[in-house]
Amino acid sequence: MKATIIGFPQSGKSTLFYAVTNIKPDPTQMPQEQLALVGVPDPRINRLVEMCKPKKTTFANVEFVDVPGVSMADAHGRAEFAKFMPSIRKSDVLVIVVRDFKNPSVPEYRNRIDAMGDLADMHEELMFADLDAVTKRIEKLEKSKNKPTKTQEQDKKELAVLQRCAEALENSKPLSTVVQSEEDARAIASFAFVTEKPAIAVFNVDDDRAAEQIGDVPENFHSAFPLCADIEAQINELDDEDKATFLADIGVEEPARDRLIRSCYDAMNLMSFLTMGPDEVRAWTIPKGTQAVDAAGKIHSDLARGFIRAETVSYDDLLECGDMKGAKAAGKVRQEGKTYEVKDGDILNIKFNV
Ligand SMILES: Nc1nc2c(ncn2[C@@H]2O[C@H](COP(=O)(O)OP(=O)(O)O)[C@@H](O)[C@H]2O)c(=O)[nH]1
Ligand SMILES: [Mg+2]
Repeated sequence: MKATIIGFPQSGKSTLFYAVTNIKPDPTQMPQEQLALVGVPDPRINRLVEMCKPKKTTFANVEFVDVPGVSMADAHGRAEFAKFMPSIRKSDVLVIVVRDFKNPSVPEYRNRIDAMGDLADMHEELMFADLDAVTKRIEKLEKSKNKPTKTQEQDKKELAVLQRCAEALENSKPLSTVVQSEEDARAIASFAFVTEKPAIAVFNVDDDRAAEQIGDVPENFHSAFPLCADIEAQINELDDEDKATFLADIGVEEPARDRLIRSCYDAMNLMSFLTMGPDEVRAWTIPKGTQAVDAAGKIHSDLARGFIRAETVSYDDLLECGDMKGAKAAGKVRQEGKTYEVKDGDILNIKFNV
């Protein structure tokens, strides 16, 4: 999964990127984007590792990208932002950071602190970007629609969906509201429109407000939460215990990294299943509702092709029984077929034959 952090200049994106990835954005690389892979914290994996002491442990991971904040105040700023669009289009989820902290030494972008206003403006920029792409493509299709070509039928379908896209965007609605069927989704998939992607709003607040709740999730966002990027970055060097104590002081229960990753999983409707053995304990990311045979395919295509059954035990049952032997003795290990809907935390052992 790729999560891209965007927002206006000086909102705290790079500070958050450092807090989450432990990688300091390299100023000599500016104004390039920076990326880093982050392991998805999963206490279940740690527990399974204790249980079976594997040679190797593999966490699921998320790729975070820090996009330099570019000013939208003028045409030059927009052009700069457009340069990063291809990369933003490749992400699965967008994390939009807005400034909600007072800090006299950090200049205020557009001379104001207005987090809600900035969120709305940033979202509008994303809608502009999509509308631009939609309009260009419509113009092209309009020109060619009456010429008999091999793709004429397909083009007509695409044009119809794009016209609905244009209408939605002109009415300030994100494209996630347009896609109503698999066919719609397929017709516009290659554009990777940004307003089709789920967006998470991060309010970068002062430490005395880090424990606040966001009342209503802002329009067009999947979820929203406050954090103090500055503090989260400062405690990066501490060990987990000290970190927790420090965060507790400002009323925060969970580090920004964990909260952000969890929100990304939620926004994408993802979950994890686990595999364990003497060689490796590993977490795998799949969409909720995935069937056993597709989960097997995630591990290796041979496992899907030659799928016989999935030996399945839930993490909770396994823990209760102490180990796999105990779980088997207690009848907690089920034999599931291809269409079994895998649950979060299921431990699977795929039996296959190719
Ligand atoms: N007081 C305060 N300052 C912050 C916070 N987050 C970032 N800053 C400061 O704001 C400035 C801009 O942050 P940066 O992460 O570079 O913003 P970016 O332009 O969005 O990448 C830096 O001087 C940070 O130290 C915060 O939560 N509180
Ligand atoms: Mg930055």
